[in-house]
Amino acid sequence: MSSERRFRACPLCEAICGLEMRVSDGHPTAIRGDLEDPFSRGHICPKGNAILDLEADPDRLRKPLRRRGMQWEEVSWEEAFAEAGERLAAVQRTHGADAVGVYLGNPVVHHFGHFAYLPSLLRQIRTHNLYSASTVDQIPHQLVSWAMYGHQQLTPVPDVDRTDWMLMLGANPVASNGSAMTAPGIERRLKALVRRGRLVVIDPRRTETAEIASEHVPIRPGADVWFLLALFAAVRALGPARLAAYGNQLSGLDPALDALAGVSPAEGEARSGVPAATIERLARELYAAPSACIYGRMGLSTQAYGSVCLWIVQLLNLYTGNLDRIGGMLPNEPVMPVTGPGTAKGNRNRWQSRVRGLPEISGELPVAALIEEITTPGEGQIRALLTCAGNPVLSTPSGANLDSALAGLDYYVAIDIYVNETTRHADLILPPASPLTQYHYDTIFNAFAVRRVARLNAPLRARAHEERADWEIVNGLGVAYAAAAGKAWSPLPEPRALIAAGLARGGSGIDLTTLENAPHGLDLGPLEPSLLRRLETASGAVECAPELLLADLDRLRQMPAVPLDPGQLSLIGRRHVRSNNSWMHNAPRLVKGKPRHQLHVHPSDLATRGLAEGDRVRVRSRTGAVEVEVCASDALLPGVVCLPHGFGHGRAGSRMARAGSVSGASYNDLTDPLRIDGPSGNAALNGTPVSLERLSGCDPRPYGRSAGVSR
Ligand SMILES: Nc1nc2c(c(=O)[nH]1)N[C@H]1C(S)=C(S)[C@@H](COP(=O)(O)OP(=O)(O)OC[C@H]3O[C@@H](n4cnc5c(=O)[nH]c(N)nc54)[C@H](O)[C@@H]3O)O[C@H]1N2
Ligand SMILES: Nc1nc2c(c(=O)[nH]1)N[C@H]1C(S)=C(S)[C@@H](COP(=O)(O)OP(=O)(O)OC[C@H]3O[C@@H](n4cnc5c(=O)[nH]c(N)nc54)[C@H](O)[C@@H]3O)O[C@H]1N2
Ligand code: SF4
Ligand SMILES: [Mo]
Repeated sequence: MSSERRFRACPLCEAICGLEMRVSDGHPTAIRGDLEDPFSRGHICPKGNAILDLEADPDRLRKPLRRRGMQWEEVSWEEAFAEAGERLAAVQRTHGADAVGVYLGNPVVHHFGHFAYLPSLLRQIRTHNLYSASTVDQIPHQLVSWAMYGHQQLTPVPDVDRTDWMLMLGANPVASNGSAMTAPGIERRLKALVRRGRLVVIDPRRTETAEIASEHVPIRPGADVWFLLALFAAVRALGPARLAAYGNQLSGLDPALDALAGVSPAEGEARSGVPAATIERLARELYAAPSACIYGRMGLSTQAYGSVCLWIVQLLNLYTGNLDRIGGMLPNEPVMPVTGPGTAKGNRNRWQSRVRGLPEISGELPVAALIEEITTPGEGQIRALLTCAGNPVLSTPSGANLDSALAGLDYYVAIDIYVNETTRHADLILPPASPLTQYHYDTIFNAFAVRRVARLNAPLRARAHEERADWEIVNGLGVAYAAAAGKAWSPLPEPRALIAAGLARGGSGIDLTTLENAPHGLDLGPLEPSLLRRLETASGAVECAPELLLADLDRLRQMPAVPLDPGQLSLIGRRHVRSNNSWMHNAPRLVKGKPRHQLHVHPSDLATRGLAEGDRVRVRSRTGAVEVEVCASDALLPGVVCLPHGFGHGRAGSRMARAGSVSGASYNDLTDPLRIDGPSGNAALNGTPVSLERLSGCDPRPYGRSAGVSR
């Protein structure tokens, strides 16, 4: 059998590394980093190799599955589409449009056949009950970009390869491979920064990134807002804002400066645990740096004042003259535009969630409201659900309660490749063919890349006759739903045509032919300032003092400093280079080796509770409890405990054999739907208050006995 080399970007995370695949008959037999990719230059992580496991996984679904009681049966695609279309339309006929809920998961953005096709389907389903993984992740970033720059995707990224000084809050890119900063081989880039200048990491845990940084500054979970306010005030005390580059394109700067003023380094220390002297020194370093980036990510957006934190981050970059500047923070201007004419600028509060009145953000409601929208009777209650590439039972607040709520739906259709903790509740599962059989273009990640890059990913082989591509499934469902609902709708053309149209819209002159002639991808050079020219605010200026952020800052100021309850601990998450949210624990390459699910606890917190390494404990929060082993870690600030998310497999009825035998409990059985960021409704996953109790001689697999699916 002949074997050839083929090149393609990895579809598994934001880093979009170029992969070199050895391919026989269209099937990859070996994978390594593509040394000729000008952007990733040979970088690969263990997940990239695990694509071989995904391709060969016997549990991966290839044909539609329909529930028959507790069993599943294979059905034809035609039958599956017709049933799903009719059932969704029927629920809406009886109970109204909002009775169909939709949840979109993270992989949607990694597959052009989902990302570019779902909006058209959603426009015809027309439900206000749209949810996604964005509201357990980055929606505060989108909200702040929309409020300040006029477009949710006009987001500055760190010029990581050229900056002299970087302050990183709530991100661990050495494990996560970068996020809202597409920078393959980030460890190499950060080490170069440390040699050239300074990297300071603000994190409750001494992470893999903190280990290679110039300095690690521990902080109390959820207290970044106080640290940032104190830092801002200390920077202001050093001298005036450097605003020459922004001309008359600033609006509301004085009100913003007034609002942020008045937090002393001593108050910053009292609230955040960062010493006042450190805050003052960091302010001096930042103000003196020839160029600097302040970058906050997942650990910053998933806290109660996440939006305010990200707003202060933008203003710090602005005040020090580092916004839209080489070596500072600048937005990418990708060849396939995600801003400008014909794109969704963003929105807020056009409607509210039915039960709690949480605001809509960019067409979505916060997923922290999903459980109550399914379980609270009344007009507009969710009775049927469509999920696509999501596992909210493990990924969203109070997952155990969502698990029970899903069992009560009238109808649930999932577009997914596995029967997992969430999709085990489905009536019908529509599994897309491997992404390697499809054209793909990384629309979003090119827009967050730290250089201007572009790449067309061509299929390695045709899909099998009995399989359907992701875009064919969205189209198939759309046609069937439109027929059943009596709506006029035409399916979108195949991906290559849509990619060509997207490129043409950008007007860069780069088209499919250019990209087809560059199998390793194109590097079009470093970032250039473009933010001021591209502002989409009504005023044409940077809006420094958006009303909703000012209001939330007021709310913060009125919050009394509550003394910490000595029995209480603050829970944070951690990612490991061999994890991918909740869904890759079926890959043998990723789950081998030492277990990685344990609760990390500071030795002093173990000692005060009479606990020892390896003991099993019950971790309890306001909303739930899990059982897990503890592991001592002096990388944590005392009072902080750390658990990875995405575990808690092996529930009755899921069909992922290897994942089912992986130990570990779900972090999100502890998270609280009431802990949210005010302006965006984003879940505050980090900083969840918990307590520990010791257990003895208990079942190590709490989900083995789970009641499971009730229909
Ligand atoms: N406690 C805590 N919770 C978190 C986080 C955290 O750090 N801590 N992180 C949050 C973040 S950043 C995110 S993005 C979310 C993720 O939340 P989700 O997107 O809900 O969860 P994933 O684990 O990414 O699940 C992806 C799903 O897509 C399916 N899938 C994989 N490939 C394909 C495909 O090609 N097509 C289709 N249709 N399906 C596919 C998988 O089987 C799985 O069901 O979790 C969030 N939840
Ligand atoms: N290996 C691996 N890579 C991934 C993923 C994965 O699951 N596994 N998921 C992908 C996805 S969907 C995303 S969104 C990205 C996320 O990528 P990152 O944004 O880098 O997210 P994390 O690695 O979770 O790092 C968040 C950090 O915030 C810290 N933190 C927690 N609470 C606080 C706090 O209150 N203040 C501060 N300052 N820090 C805090 C945590 O200790 C942690 O080190 O990673 C992507 N890449
Ligand atoms: S870092 Fe790993 S998972 Fe992410 S794109 Fe690169 S190879 Fe894929
Ligand atoms: Mo994410």
